[in-house]
Amino acid sequence: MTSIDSRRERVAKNWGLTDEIVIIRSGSLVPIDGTDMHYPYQPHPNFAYLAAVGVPDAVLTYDAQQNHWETFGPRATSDELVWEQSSQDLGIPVAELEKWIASRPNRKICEANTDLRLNQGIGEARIYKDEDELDDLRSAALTSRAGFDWVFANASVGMTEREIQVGMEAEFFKAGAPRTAYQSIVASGPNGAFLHFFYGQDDTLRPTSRSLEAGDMLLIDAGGQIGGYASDVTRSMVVGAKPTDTQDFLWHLIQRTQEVAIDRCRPGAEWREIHLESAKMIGSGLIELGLLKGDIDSLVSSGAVALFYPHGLGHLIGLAVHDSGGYQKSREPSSHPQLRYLRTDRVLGKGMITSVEPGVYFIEALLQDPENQHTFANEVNFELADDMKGFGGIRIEDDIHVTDNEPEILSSAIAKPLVINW
Ligand SMILES: [Mn+2]
Repeated sequence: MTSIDSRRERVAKNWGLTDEIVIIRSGSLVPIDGTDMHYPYQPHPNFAYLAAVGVPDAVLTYDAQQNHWETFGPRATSDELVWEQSSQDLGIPVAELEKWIASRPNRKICEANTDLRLNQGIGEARIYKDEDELDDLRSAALTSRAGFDWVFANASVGMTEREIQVGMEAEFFKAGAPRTAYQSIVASGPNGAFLHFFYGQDDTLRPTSRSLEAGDMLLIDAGGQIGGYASDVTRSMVVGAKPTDTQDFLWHLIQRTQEVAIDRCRPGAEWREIHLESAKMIGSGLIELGLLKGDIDSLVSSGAVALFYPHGLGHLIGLAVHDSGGYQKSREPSSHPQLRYLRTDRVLGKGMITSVEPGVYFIEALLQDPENQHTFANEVNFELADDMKGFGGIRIEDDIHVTDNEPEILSSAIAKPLVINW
């Protein structure tokens, strides 16, 4: 049985339908106004997963009565054949879809991508990766390695974030990635305190034109994509100077926290527990530095640790960089400060791929907030935190394959230097 057959079989079993017709669309091109171009196309991951191809305007159908799958693909118009390269014809011409449906009267038609239950049925199957998917995920990690190796060798004082992004992404592409898995984050010095990429005011995209200064912490969160599968890697490193004691301490704190968390990624483990353990480790380090005061359990439950570590430990990875199936059935996101950004809340199982990405940040929006300063007056040394202004953040992230044995680190070939080009 091919991977595709077994994926379809698992999905059909999850759905447990008897009579319905299910429609799974690949999605359409979105035109950019005023041009004859389109936004970059990514097939809907549900379609890519079950069809193993991804062209716009294709449809996969499932006839529950006959337990039968059918693929419908577009045919190039004569105009398109002039302006664009023709693609291979996929399945039955999509123009015949309506006729196909009409020949199955009195059946309920369901759109899987927008039907919560059907979408979940695919999502639950997508959690467990088969060998073909693992091959792509491993290959994607290798393209990331090429980019990060370039960074380690070349990122130096005076270079801008944007120059680093361009140099790094070129290596992803040269190594075979047709695209990045998401928009690369290249954040130097104070910019590392912002957790994610955002759009700049002057139409430039972050990474910015800020030049690296000696002793900056440089945080890079980036990865290549292969066959639609993402790689998601973060490294943080001091550039061009001996790390300060605090940089050295916090970097090793995050590195150790990650190591412990990775080792716990085994079948049967509760992700939420691994996350809370990472918050305790990071919080304990902050007590040692004098930034937090008190008992570690109450510092985690009060939300004091979350001021410095506001995000979740990681997320599932696959066709989407934040893959489907993060929340186990009947579990709801918590509003607790240390849990509200948790993207995964489930028991780990063999075949899952998850990122493990603890971090520590000095985020002005949180530390300068008068309400936080009031609430956490007895737990946080805000004066000391103020001295850390400009430090930015440290995050270390790898992609982990949960197996019956030792966790497999897909991105293990990517070095973790504390300092580069010094
Ligand atoms: Mn990530």
